[in-house]
Amino acid sequence: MFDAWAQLDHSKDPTPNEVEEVATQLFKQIDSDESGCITADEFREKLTELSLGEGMSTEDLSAIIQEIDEDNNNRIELHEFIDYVMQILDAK
Ligand SMILES: [Ca+2]
Repeated sequence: MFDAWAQLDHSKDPTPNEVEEVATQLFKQIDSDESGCITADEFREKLTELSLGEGMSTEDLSAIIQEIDEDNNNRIELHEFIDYVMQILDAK
């Protein structure tokens, strides 16, 4: 995914603003119909397209989506995506 990551300066931790900007760009890439939310299908398609879904089962992908989807409406909204990206970076 994450072409946008490459644009970040990895020698220092990105600021929350930078993370939000990158996450927003990514979100727009995945949200191919510009509906403002990512469906499970869009997410799966994008991961497959980027070869990130290789070796991942449908169950694996569903688990990731459920993890991101805080309100469990089966769609990933921008704020949920940003929260998730922030969590990933904090975990490092
Ligand atoms: Ca949601």
